[in-house]
This record gives sequence, structure tokens and C-alpha cells, in this order.
Amino acid sequence: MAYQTLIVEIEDYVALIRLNRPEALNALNSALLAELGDALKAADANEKVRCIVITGSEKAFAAGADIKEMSDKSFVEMYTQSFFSAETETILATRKPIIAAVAGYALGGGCELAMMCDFIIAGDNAKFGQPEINLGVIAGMGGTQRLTRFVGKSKSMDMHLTGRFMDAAEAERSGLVSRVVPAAKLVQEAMAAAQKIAAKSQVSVMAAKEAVNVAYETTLAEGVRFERRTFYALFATEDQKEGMAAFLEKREPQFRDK
Ligand code: CO8
Repeated sequence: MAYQTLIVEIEDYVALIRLNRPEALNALNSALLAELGDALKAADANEKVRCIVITGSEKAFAAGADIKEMSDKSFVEMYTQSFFSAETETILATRKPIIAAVAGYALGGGCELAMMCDFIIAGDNAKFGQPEINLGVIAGMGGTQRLTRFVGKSKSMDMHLTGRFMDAAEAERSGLVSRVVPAAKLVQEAMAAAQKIAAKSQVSVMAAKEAVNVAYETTLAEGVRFERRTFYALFATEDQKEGMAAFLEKREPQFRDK
């Protein structure tokens, strides 16, 4: 499908989704988020896709929600239209893993979009920030909650109250990103990670994603119980038999998603 604000390619079981509004540093407007939701639903349903990478340009992953689109809205419009709420839910409902490959600016809604993905690989020129305070508002797509869980209260408060940016090295040090790579190799590295995931058994990949996400929603005891039940359940799959047999026979496993 042809999109106005995205470029989508599928290669070796990975859907690469590029945000493509260069004139606005990939600012997230309703059209882009609707198309992103559409592309994610299509990728989730496509058996030729086993992992998803979302990226932007070398200058900007996304410089935030589109300020031009929002600036004149009233409270009543924002509230009654549930601005960006359904779009956010669609991103979070995606069952296949999503890697955010972030180069350049990931600000406001851009930082929040990256944090809604399953993990973030950053180019060494990445800059993360929640600068909404400079606009007389606050984060609105989960930034106060997710950034705090990633980097802790002190750094999160610093980011949200001063609006300062965090560079890639600080983001890695603080646990916001899983790794930093040279910006010029970012997409290549993210695709390599995605292809590694794509080669695993899909049922265990989905189960791992679900179990890690449970850690954010429940107590430790409940989370560990969920994990143990899921671990036991995977013994009902052929892929568990194949994975363990392959290890014992010193060969590569041939997973069949069964
Ligand atoms: N919205 C709209 N347009 C933008 C945005 C944006 N967020 N960011 C950049 N642009 C546009 C600029 O207006 C400019 O367009 P034009 O050439 O037509 O004037 C073009 O992109 C290039 O930008 P700059 O000239 O400013 O480029 P610089 O390299 O000088 O600066 C910056 C880059 C530092 C990234 C700067 O553009 C900037 O500060 N951008 C705004 C960052 C920001 O404040 N982001 C937060 C936005 S609010 C938000 O994200 C809330 C999310 C919650 C939504 C909740 C829904 C429930």
C-alpha cells in the first residue's frame, strides 16, 4: 500500500517503516499516526513479517507531535476527539516485536513513540527529550510514565521540567536505549537485530514480548507467576522440542512456528 507519510519495505521477514515527513522533521500528525497504525496492523497480519523496525531520517526520528496541527485546538476538541489516543493503542497492540532505530531528534511524541516500541537502538547522534514544558504543556503520549520507568525519577524529572535533551551516550548509560551504533550504520544494525529475532520461533518471541511487558503492569510475584506459566506452556510447542533437540544434537534449530 502507498502511504503519504511513510515508506514501508519488507525484506527478509522484517518490515522497515520509515517516517517520512522531512519538511517537519517527521513531526507526528494525525495523518502520519493513522498511516503508522495501518502499517503496523498490516505488518502484524502479514506472515512475511516477523519483526518490525521503525526509523526516521538521519536528522530526526521524530521531533514530536505536530505543533502546527495542535496549536489552535481547544480542550473540548482534544478531549472529545481523544486526540492521538486510538493511534497510541494501535501501536501498543502490535504483537510482533518493534525496534525503534533512532537517529537525530526523538523529542516529545517522538521520544514517546520510541519508548512505545519494544527496544531502542540509537545512532550516536541521537538526542532524546521531552521539551513540552517549553510549549506550556506536558508530555501526553506516556512520557512522564515510561521515561520514569526507563531512567528513574531524578533524570525523568530533570528532562520533563527543564526540557533538556539527552545524548545517545547518556541515553545508553541510563537504560533508555539498548545500544548505540554509528548513525551511518543505524538501519543496517537495527535490521540485523530484527533479522536475528525473525529467525527465532515466533511463538516464543511473542511470549517473551508479552512476559516482559507484564513487568510494567503487575507485581513481581504476579509477573514471575505469569512467566512460569508461559514457560510451561511453551512445552506444548513443537518448536520447544526442536530447539532443545537441536542444542543436544549440536545443530541449528529449524523452527516451524508450531
Ligand atoms: N511540529 C511541527 N513542525 C515541526 C516540529 C514539530 N514538533 N518540529 C520541527 N518542525 C518543523 C519546523 O517548524 C520547521 O518547519 P519550517 O521550515 O516550515 O519552519 C522544520 O520542521 C525544521 O525545523 P527547525 O527549523 O526548527 O530545525 P532546527 O534544526 O533549527 O531545530 C529542533 C530542530 C530542535 C528539533 C526544533 O525543530 C524543535 O525544537 N522542534 C520542536 C520540538 C518539540 O517541542 N517537540 C514537542 C512537541 S509537543 C509533543 O510532542 C506532545 C506529544 C503528546 C501528544 C499527546 C496526544 C495525546
